[in-house]
Amino acid sequence: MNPSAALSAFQARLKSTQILCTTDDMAPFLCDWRKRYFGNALAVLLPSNTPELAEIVQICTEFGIALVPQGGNTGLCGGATPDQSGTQVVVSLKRMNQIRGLDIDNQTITVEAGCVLQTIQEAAAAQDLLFPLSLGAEGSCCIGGNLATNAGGTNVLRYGNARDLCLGLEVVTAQGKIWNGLRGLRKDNTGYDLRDLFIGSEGTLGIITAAVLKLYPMPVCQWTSLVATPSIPATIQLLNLFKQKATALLTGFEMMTAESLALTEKQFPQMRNPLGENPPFTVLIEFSDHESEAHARNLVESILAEALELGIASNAIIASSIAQANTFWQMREHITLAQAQEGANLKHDITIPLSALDNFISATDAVLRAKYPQVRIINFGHLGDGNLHYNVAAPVGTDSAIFNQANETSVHDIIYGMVEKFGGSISAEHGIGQLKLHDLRAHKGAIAHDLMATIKTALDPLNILNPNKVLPTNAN
Ligand code: FAD
Ligand code: 2HG
Ligand code: ZN
Repeated sequence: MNPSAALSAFQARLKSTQILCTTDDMAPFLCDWRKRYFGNALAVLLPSNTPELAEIVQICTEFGIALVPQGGNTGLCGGATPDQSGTQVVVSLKRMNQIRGLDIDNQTITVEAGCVLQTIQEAAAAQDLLFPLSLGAEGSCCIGGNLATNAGGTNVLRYGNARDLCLGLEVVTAQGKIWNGLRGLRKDNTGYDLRDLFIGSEGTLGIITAAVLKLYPMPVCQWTSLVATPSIPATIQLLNLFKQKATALLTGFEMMTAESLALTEKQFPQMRNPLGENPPFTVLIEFSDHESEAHARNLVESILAEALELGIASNAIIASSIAQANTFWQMREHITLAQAQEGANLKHDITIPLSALDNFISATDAVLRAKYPQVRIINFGHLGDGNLHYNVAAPVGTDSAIFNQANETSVHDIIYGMVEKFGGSISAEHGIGQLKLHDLRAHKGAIAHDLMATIKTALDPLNILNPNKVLPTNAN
């Protein structure tokens, strides 16, 4: 490894404005959104096109420098934060943010990795088309990061996750070569699927520089409602009622417990649950219709009436305007911000089969509450996908940093043990990064973990792409 020779080579290749080296300039790139991980770096590099990025990787290969790709830096597993050695470079894709083209007939858009997700949604909407990936960080996360983490969000139920929305990729390999796989094909059975290998690999196998994404017809209207439910089994019955009666018109089904919404209201008093006193479970349901407002409204009303009659819902409000629908969504999206303001908690982004969800929650709540009296369980998420954000916060009045440090391992072990028992996954949509690095082998099993390490070694034999993320360095 020769950091100073590498720095000189970067300086010879890039403009000075593309290399950040001072502590102040680099600071925003060196810690994660939750301020949980802090790293150092030799430099932060800001390439403006794919050939430039390929040359950066070639320099890194020549001088043995590891690089950490970064998009919007909103990831929740520390994957975009360099280690503390000060010898790695952060490569920010933010300046590679062109929309290369929108194909109306093919219903695809080709974008560079540094495009902010919301910009892509807006470009599609300008042509009356929908790019359905949607998440709370959409104003700052970048599509390269979304694909690298296979992000989920609030529309997965109908449109799938980032992987399902991507048809083609352009990638810079660990050798600094450019693989152009930017095909907009919905069928392509030509051997191993390289695109799917890079999606979800969190910058450890290649750097995504551009993508071809699927677009969909824009619905003519959306109806958003908040529904109070008494229990998890009732909530699942409600989901299945909507699936049966509304089929593909059901586009969002988000669950929030009373404790999650109480925390949100504590931090943001304007975010009051319009259903009144928080019911045990509040469900945000989004319904997208391609026929007419009247068709949608009648259908939503009749399904909700049936749910109330069956006793699987105890109260419901349908937003009467786009502004009111936005306030429902803001209440949902502010749970993450409320947690951050309250003090760091222990995050668990998990999926459980819907048939096991109720037993998982009761068993896990009981074990945690017995071991940590007064602990706060901030449980909410994309219930339509079986995806819970089952987060654990220190009891009120306890220092969260001290609580987390003392109990993190044991809380994780309890929750991940239950996830295994109920046939779930320890990462539904946020990825592995460094947060779950040491939990992955036990979860995937030795064979799958070893196969992953074999792929990593084959594609990145020098281990320069985001080392010690997803797979520990010594697994190679
Ligand atoms: P970064 O944080 O910059 O990077 C994430 C990982 O991808 C790192 O490992 C990085 O090295 C790698 N990477 C980044 N760009 C590239 C590239 N071009 N090529 C290769 N590797 C790359 N996530 C969800 O799935 N669903 C949600 O609902 C959701 N809601 C969120 C709400 C809030 C308020 C916040 C703060 C985060 C939320 N997230 C959610 C997590 C996060 O927004 C997503 O993981 C997002 O996809 C990360 O994109 P990014 O551009 O910020 O990536
Ligand atoms: C969400 O769904 C995000 O809001 C963040 O995935 C979840 O705060 C969390 O744990
Ligand atoms: Zn989520």
